[in-house]
Amino acid sequence: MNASEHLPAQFNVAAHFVDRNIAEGHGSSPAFFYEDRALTYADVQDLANRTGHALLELGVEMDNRVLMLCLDAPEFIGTFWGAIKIGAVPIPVNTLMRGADYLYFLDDSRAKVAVISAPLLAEAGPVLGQARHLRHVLIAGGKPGPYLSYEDRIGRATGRLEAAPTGRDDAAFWLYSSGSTGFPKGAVHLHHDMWVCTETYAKQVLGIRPTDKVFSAAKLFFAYGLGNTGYFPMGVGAQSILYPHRPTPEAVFEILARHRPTLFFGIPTLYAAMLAVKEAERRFDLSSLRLCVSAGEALPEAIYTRWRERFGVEIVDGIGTTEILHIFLSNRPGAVRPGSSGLPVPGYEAVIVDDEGRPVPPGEIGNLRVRGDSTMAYYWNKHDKTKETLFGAWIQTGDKYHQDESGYFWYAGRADDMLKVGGIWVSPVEVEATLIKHPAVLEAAVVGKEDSDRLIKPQAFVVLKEAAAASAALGEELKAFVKDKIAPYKYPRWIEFVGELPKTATGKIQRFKLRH
Ligand code: 3UK
Repeated sequence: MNASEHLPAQFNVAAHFVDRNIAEGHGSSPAFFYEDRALTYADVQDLANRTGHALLELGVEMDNRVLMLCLDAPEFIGTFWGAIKIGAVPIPVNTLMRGADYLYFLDDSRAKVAVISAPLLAEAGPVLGQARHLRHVLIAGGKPGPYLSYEDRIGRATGRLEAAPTGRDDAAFWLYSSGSTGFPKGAVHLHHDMWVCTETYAKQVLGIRPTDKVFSAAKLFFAYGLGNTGYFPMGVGAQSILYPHRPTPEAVFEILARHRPTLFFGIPTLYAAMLAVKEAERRFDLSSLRLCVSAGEALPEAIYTRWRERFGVEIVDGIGTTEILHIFLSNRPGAVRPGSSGLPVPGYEAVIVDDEGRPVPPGEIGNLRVRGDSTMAYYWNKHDKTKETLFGAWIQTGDKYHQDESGYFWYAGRADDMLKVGGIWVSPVEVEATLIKHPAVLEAAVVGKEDSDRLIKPQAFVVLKEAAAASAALGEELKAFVKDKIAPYKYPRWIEFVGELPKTATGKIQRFKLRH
């Protein structure tokens, strides 16, 4: 699927996903369900247009970035499409992070305006005054404090707005992606990218259609959730559910039973936790589901099998990345090979290469490289990282894979030390650096360890300073210490006290020796 062959040179993706639905007569059909009310496609257009005007009035120009620290709520939908419609560049960021992370995103992106959901102000508020380029902050869904009220500003704006004459290859939005060392990288996505993912994966693998209703436990700020909830349904005039709270297993079961979606998107950790809910198949009616999807980390075969046995519906595992925007290797409904990542999605090619970039024979493990037209243009201001990642039209994902005789792709771990925990990146280096800040800790090494569901969680090996004594209580104290200092989902689930850490001659920690 090559954008330049299908899309006009002048193309604004907000007009495509928002305005087209109204032009085609779907204005009065529901697009989103949020806290017991429905937003029709006409409501979404009105919200986006008003937000676009509100941003223009605050001085946002074409190509300017707008940072979004938003829950899955109407302000996310309005700001994302409104900013794109005026030719600006929204940057949704992870709402589970810390003030220091937000300051980095603001300074790195040089966003002039930030839109923040009120409940997230407690974490972000203290750093906003330090952001070097930030001029205005809009607070949505609660008290604005010293900032501007999103609802006030859009209430005063008009609901009519022409889409800015952007090109199909202009920057449309960024998504930050974490690396094992250094700061997160802003992956710059273009106006045609969401269109490509919709025409390929959403239509040709999921077969998404206007009668579908979607629920994604993965939030809109993830590339995965952005497609699932945000633009796939809008691509075909379907419906989706906006859920701003934590997707606990019980809450998700209740949503599935009450809203009766046809498509459910989860991650392996959530499927495992839902399978641990006793009697769930009797308590909750999941008969509306025609398909479940898993991504973010590999889905163990046992979870696939148990889920199908208990709920009578398949989980289709596929791999996506922030850089490629959505899923590019996937199983096919009705033809799942459990434990594998499936086959290339139509429109994508995948090869497995050695460290010199030469294809490896079938069965041999190598580096995954992918070609497809939804891949980011580059990493913002990360010239060297861009060159390490992009190879012409190809992108190296950092994953090790092998392909079997029938062409199926099998995940074989990461090429770096990064961990996927509950579908979210955790850098061992960041957790180690945090542990070392504790007065009792001399050194630390963090690796991934499989839990009882065969899903990876962080484990820390800790060398204590001479004066400190190892104890279970100190282990618990270190876990709490990490949870308090950095995003809580990164804390080590196990702590093992050791006398020394394996190191290279030059003193680098050999994490691979600690994995088991
Ligand atoms: C890993 C998987 C095995 C893999 C994502 C769906 O996860 C997404 O994007 P991220 O940038 O992470 C990408 C990395 O996560 N991974 C994801 N899915 C699988 N490994 N099997 C899988 N099914 O290491 C990959 O490089 O957070 C998922 C859609 C869009 C996405 N961005």
